[in-house]
Amino acid sequence: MELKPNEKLNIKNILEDLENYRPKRRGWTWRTKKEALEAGPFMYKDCSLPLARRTPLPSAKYFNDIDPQPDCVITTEIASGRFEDDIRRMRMAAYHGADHIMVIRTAGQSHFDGLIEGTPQGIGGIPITRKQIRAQRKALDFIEEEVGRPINYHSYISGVAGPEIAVMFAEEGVNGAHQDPQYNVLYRNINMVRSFVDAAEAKNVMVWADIAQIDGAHNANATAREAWKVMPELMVQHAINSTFSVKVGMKKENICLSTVPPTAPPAPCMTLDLPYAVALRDLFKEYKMRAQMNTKYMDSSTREVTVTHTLNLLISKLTSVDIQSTITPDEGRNVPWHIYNIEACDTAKQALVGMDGLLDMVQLKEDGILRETARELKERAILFMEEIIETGGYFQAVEDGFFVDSGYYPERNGDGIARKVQGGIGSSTVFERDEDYLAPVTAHFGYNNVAQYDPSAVTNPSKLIDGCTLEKHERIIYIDELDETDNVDIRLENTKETRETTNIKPEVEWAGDGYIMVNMFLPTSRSIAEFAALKIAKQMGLEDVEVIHKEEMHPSEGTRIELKGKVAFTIDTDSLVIPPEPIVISDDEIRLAIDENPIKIVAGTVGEDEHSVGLREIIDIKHGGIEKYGIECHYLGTSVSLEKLIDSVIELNADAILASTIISQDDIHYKSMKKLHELAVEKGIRDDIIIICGGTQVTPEIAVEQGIDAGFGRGTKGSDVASFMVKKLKEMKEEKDEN
Ligand code: Z97
Repeated sequence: MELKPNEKLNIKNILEDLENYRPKRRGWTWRTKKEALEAGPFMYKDCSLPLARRTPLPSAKYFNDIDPQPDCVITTEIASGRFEDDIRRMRMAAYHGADHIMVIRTAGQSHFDGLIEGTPQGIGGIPITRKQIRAQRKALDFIEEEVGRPINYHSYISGVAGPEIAVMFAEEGVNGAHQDPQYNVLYRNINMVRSFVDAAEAKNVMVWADIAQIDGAHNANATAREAWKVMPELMVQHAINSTFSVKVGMKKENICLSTVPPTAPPAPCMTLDLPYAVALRDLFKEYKMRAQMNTKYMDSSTREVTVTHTLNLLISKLTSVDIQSTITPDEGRNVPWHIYNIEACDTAKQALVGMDGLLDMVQLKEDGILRETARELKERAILFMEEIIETGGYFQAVEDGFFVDSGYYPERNGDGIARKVQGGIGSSTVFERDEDYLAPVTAHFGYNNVAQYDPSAVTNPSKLIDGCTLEKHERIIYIDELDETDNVDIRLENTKETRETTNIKPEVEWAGDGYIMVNMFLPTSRSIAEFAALKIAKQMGLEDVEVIHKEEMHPSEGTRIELKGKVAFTIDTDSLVIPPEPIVISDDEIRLAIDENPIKIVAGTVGEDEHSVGLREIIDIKHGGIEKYGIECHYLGTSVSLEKLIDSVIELNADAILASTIISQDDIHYKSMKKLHELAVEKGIRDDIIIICGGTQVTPEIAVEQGIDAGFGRGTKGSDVASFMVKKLKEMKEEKDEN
């Protein structure tokens, strides 16, 4: 199956024969850096290989549609609860430059003590099941071929079933995963002994599958009462998980620290966050940095979030980043809009490409507050570590509530998350392996006792069972959906109209969900505005209306409201009357054509018309008029007679007349056009010149009926007129050559 840009991804093709699908490859992929990348008229220093298919930034149209890709991996998180719709969003994200797609798990999956099967619809995330994982990896295998760059697929290896999930990920070609036993302990109250034992096993499987690991330190940042005070602890958490992973056998380049700038404006975030970023990179040089944007101090304003994100990107640029993750305000307001995922990827791409080469020009100071604060942070972290050792180790420290305490270490407020060594989910479930315990599997942590069965199997234990599921994919037992009321086939059937016909509905996250967003300004206070907006939306016919953002512009003068609501109807795209797209010639093509065949025009407003602004805008270089292409313009002024226009075009041997008329009383504008055409015929020059008329009341079709070559109405730009002239003159020349 090959994806074609002008065809929608067919989910049914993905689901077909899924039970036999094998992932194309294993392991994490970094971007291929390209030190001196030439794109359009520019050279880039810090970019990677370009994409085969992509959607460039909106302003790329001014630069030959270039789409330089930063050198770091870019993440987006996609998990609406319906994996079949997320696949489409992943394809869009890939076009916009994402090559790391993270799938958030459905609420509470950490507490499941085994794998779940099928593809039930999730709440606040996706249920991680084999079918869901396989379908998405399969779709990404096609999408990565379409865009021409490997895409890393990622989810979480945590919870009571961590090792089972790790095995499934290894079997299914998952490329990245969050794995950190401290996450289980602190945030999911899973027993700490169990969590660390499970983590050893899970990490070992990750090593076999070459899965990159992201730790869980960012959660302390998001949970802490005052996130900037938790910085020393964050470094301690990174150290514990990284060292543990190395000891299990993970290679350092697969260990990614989940870093987050702890604050956001109006906090003086650079002063706080930059030294922290520097300290982290000093202490953890050998590892990879995964920079997430700040998610704690995030409200529902997309504008505000984007500024915070951009400041975070500046820190990434000034220090270093291997994976740049993007978050959207939807995390906070629980509306996973397709468009915001894509926009966040664009924010990262835009900012990083915009800052390309920055470090060749600026340098972080080697002395002063930056280095002093970084040093202080490192000292606090090391003291924290020493205290853990003095206390009797990590487990004791957790019991004593060392972690996520709101004090700035060594200060301690006694409000940390304390867990009992014997407590939590899965406590007392760790047993020493029996003497005859046998684990004839390829990736396993610790004692597996194969030697007594076959000494030659020590380096290849699965030999004892003729290969395990890691290398023999066909041995995997694939379980399809068991739930007859909630499964992907039923969901596809229920949404068939918007997937398979020409009927469409707006959507936010799921095909046919009907959601739209409405933005409005209401000239009243915040408290009234919210309810006024709800009423307005209902009167507009929207259902399930909810205000998702409100922002005071002034206490009494006004409030900005963003709301979402559903439309109940579909529209048939076949019923639309769509005018043919105007032929647009690029600026460079116009210039080239004019260089080869120079164009000269005469122009004026005709009759009694003194309105010259529109015509001047079409001519003058200031706002992109036709002068900028090198067209020689002879502006004759206002209220010019039709005869004078004709005489001038002959006298100057010009190619075209540009006549402008605003006055439309008694159709005088169309009458003038007709007359201009007739005069040109009378003088015998009609076939040699172009006649173009413009004005706010001009309808192009009616203008042409008067005998002239083109009419231009409201909203016309110089490039439209220039494109037309280039095209028309070419046609005229071809006609002449033929005769
Ligand atoms: C990010 N926005 O990009 P459960 N393990 C670790 C985690 O950090 C998480 C889970 C497991 C964030 C992602 C928060 N992280 C969201 C180390 C979640 C999730 O199924 O929710 O229990 O596990 O990093």
